[in-house]
Amino acid sequence: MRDSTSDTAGGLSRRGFLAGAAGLALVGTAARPALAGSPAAPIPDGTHVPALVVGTGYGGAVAALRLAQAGVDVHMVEMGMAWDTPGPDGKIFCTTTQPDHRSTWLRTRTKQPLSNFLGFPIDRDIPRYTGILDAEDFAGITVYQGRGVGGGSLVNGGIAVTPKRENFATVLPSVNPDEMYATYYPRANATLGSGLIDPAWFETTACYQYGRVGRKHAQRSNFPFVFVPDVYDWDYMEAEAAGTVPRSALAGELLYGNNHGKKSLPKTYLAQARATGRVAVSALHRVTSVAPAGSGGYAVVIEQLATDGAVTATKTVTADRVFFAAGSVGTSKLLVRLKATGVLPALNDEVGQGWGDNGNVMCGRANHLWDPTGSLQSTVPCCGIDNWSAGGAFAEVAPLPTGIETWASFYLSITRNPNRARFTWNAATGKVDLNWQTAWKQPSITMAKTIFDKINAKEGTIYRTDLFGVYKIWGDHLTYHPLGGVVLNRATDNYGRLPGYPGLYVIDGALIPGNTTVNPFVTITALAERNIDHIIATDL
Ligand code: FAE
Repeated sequence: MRDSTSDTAGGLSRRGFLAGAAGLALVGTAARPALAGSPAAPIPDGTHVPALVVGTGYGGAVAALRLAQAGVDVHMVEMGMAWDTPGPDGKIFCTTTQPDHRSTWLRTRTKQPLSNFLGFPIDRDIPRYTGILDAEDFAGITVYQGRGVGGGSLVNGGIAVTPKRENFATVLPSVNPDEMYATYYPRANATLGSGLIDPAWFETTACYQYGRVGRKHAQRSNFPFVFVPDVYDWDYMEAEAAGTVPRSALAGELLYGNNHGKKSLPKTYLAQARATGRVAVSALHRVTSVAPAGSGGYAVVIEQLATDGAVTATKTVTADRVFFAAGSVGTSKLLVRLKATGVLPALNDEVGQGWGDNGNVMCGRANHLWDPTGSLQSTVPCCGIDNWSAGGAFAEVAPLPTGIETWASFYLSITRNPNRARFTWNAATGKVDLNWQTAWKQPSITMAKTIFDKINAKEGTIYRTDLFGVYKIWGDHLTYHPLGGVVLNRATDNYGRLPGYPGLYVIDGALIPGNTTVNPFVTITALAERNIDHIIATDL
């Protein structure tokens, strides 16, 4: 049976509760106003809302749902599109192998994490559009992020891992692990809908041949091999393999959205939030300022965007409470700028500090001809190699869904990289800089090599050098897992309140000091559940 939160037949449209009108037109047109007073209407200029949430990713979705359940009316403001309406091809999202304008946030050429194949560049020209995946460049790193209602849940692999309890003190040192493991991790996992692949199906299906090869190589080198939970609907994936439903994970869909099967936030937290009748969302609306309002509360400046990125309107609304949930980078950039430009001068000096990349580094291995990894690969990873305690690395066995046999094993490693960067305001450019340096990935490479050097030696294999450039082994230029920048109990109090500004809260990945030891969204969700529980009980 499929999980009841999935809606694969109609895609997101039946779930979409948003001011999606703004996101309907496909190319270069301004947002279409929705009916005044309808729940889908974008936020009007001059309005007042009890609670405003900036961003619709994990932190924002938890805040909106729980506030609404507590009787508070909430307006969510999201700079990306609603992603609730099919394009001319009948699909909401494009595939990883045929990226079109929907793929990329406001660029005229794709910027794919895997930039090369057989040494050749694979990026292509596209029309500039408010697409779903942002590759945000800083001097020493490109940070990939989801853009749209649902945030990172729209583009991510859905891997839903709870850190081992023994590692939790390094993840969130000021948080009581007992309440997290007894209450908030279970609540987060249940609401997100995470589950494991059926082990019997894993053994037989063609689409996880790459996983079985990954397991064989891990075990032959004596590394612990683990299955990892995911929010993809596993029953739906089995039906994809059986040919009884339209394919998504088995059709190369993931990085630019899944048309079926993945239980992204619009199907879980945000669907529940909509059902309360108290949550509205304005898509293609970007918050640019939050300042104390003379009348109490906060004045929030919001730009409305067209699908070519042009600003079509600027609105000012007021809110009693504002929840920053724009993601680690989005929240950090906003608060660093607002402090430096004197809008929120009392924010403390920890704002902007403690940013980490979750130790992300990628690599591929070239297998022997007798070890094919399969031409049909599910885009959804289901297993990993856990060498955290011995070598500081946890490696996802990742797909390379090219549609042809590559004899490649591909991995995204999360490592115990100790480096932390800082966001600062650059008055000359009018932008926020991040001082991460590419060389700071070296500890991650060293830790990942504790796994893959050993496997290569055992198997008599070598690293692939054609995936990230010409003769380049390591994908060390990027992260999928930005964390920190407004760290809990340092830049905020121990529940995300911003000192000096009653009613301002941070509730997303910006709170986590740079590393979760595993993939981060379950921890972001569970921490948001803990914090909002406390805030509702004590502040409202
Ligand atoms: P996030 O989900 O990024 O949401 C922030 C939202 O705020 C976005 O929708 C923004 O568009 C919006 N926003 C930003 N600035 C503004 C503004 N000024 N005004 C209005 N809206 C704004 O934040 N994690 C896992 O645990 N498992 C995985 O398998 C996994 N795979 C990933 C694969 C990819 C390709 C990527 C990019 C990420 C992956 N992640 C994965 C990371 C995960 O998606 C990420 O940690 C969370 O989405 C972060 O959640 P937040 O709530 O912090």
